[in-house]
Amino acid sequence: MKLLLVVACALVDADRRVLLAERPAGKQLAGLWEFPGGKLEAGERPEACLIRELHEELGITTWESCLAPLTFASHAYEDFHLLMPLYVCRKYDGIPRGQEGQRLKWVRPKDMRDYPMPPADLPLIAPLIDLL
Ligand code: 9L3
Ligand code: MG
Repeated sequence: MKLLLVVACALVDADRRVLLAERPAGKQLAGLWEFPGGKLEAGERPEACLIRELHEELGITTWESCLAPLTFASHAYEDFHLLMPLYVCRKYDGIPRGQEGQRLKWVRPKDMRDYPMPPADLPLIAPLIDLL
């Protein structure tokens, strides 16, 4: 089975809320709320991938020293297996804005069950509740 490597981020604010981004229309899993992130490019380190994705998707800048790995998601879809580390980030420059027009929401981890999320993201909620 094909392996897909994706890196995701829990951006945390001063009120211990975490940013969820709505997947844009036209993309796979459109309309679901996810931890922002995206696919690793060939040979890319996960931290570099996340810094790039957060800039592309949200217009913010962060640094490797501000990214702390928390856990991994591992989920078998129909045609590929997704392996996705989740990093926690509490420090960045700029105000997150959906660069592709996607809606954003700051959500307490215990309230995330109210948002439809991709199946791979669901097991990441419990470690965030424990952390925050
Ligand atoms: N994915 C799932 N949860 C996430 C992210 C960032 C991505 N939190 C899945 C959706 C797609 C694949 O990973 O199937 C690639 O993501 P993208 O490049 O379409 O964002
Ligand atoms: Mg993405």
